[in-house]
Amino acid sequence: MRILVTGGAGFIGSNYVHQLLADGDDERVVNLDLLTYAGNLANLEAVADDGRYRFVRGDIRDRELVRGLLTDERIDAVVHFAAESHVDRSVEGPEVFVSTNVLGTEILLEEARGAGVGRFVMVSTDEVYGSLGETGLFTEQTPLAPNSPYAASKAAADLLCRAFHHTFDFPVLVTRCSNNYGPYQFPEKLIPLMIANALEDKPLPVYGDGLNVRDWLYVGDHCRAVDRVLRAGRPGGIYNVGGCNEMKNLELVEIIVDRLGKSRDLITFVEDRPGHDRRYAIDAELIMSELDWAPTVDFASGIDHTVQWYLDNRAWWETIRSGAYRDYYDQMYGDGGRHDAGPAT
Ligand code: NAD
Ligand code: TDX
Repeated sequence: MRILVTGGAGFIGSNYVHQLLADGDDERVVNLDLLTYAGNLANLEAVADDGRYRFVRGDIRDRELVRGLLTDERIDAVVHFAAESHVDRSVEGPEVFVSTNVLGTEILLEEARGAGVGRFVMVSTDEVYGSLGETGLFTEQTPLAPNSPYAASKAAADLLCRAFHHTFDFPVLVTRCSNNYGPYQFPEKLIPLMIANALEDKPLPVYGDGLNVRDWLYVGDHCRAVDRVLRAGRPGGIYNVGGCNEMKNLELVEIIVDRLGKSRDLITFVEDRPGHDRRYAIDAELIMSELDWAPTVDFASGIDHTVQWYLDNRAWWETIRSGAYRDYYDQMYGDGGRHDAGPAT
């Protein structure tokens, strides 16, 4: 297959590109990525010279570029990861989320349809469902109720995919996955932020009471799910993907601190994220039964591997944290920052 991956220089996209090339069955993998603050070619150094792989720096909103790539490269399938992906940033500035996540997806859909692309996988998120109470799971039938500007922009893109299938019979497939963790995750997200801060003996900012629940899935398992959907999913199908691994944020941060042999005194309760979703949990029965997918990495080994990766690749995250990311970090957590509310009482 000849595959266009969008956002392949980001966290999940780069893991997916590695997986595609390691599996070795595809003729061509083209990675279209704008290299925003979150895109990092260092993630793909090991495959840069692979003859089956091509990197193109560009914007999914650049219609001419997208059209040219789809036809010149005779693309069979699009796997669409490119997005603005961080909830906190969407609270600070929603516009780019609408532009990239909604308009960018629409342009890709339209051009892919025009070019006769045979499969289009939209990497959506469980956040489109909103928040759960103490019990219950999101199924594919749960009504969409996105709460953050990020989630709303992903829900809009997700629904555009539905519309392109319904209206044009375009073969779109949608995955809605829970929180990922693993190598190459940008150190603004909970797990890499906590690992990096702990290694530098900096405070570990836990939002609110720390009792919000996320369902953590190892990134390689998410990539295998996306690939199963790409190759065997039903056109028009929507597939939840999850780790059956619910955990409270505080519990998770304590595990990381303990694994690193650091003091739990580093944990600092800070002002909550506005509109913070309380709990996510996924019912992944459909992809398990229909596509024979299941998580393969249990949380204990996944988090050990992840912590070890950040220990072994200190230069990777130190470079990021010393650059432009620094300004954002200071704004969010520095003196007078929104989250700098001091310890909870
Ligand atoms: P990320 O922020 O690490 O990577 C996003 C990538 O998209 C970056 O390489 C960036 O340069 C690129 N990009 C951004 N705007 C672009 C544009 N206009 N044109 C081309 N490239 C652009 O994100 P991630 O965590 O790897 O998430 C990937 C996808 O998976 C996103 O669609 C996200 O919504 C979804 N998702 C993520 C998670 C998670 O836990 N991280 C869970 C479920 C779904
Ligand atoms: O410093 C922090 N302190 C903290 O308590 C950060 C960065 C986060 N948190 C909390 C907020 C969430 O409850 O940890 C939880 C996880 O936060 P994030 O890593 O920002 O992820 P989340 O908001 O759950 O969204 C992620 O999963 C779904 C991805 O970023 C999305 O792209 C994906 O769609």
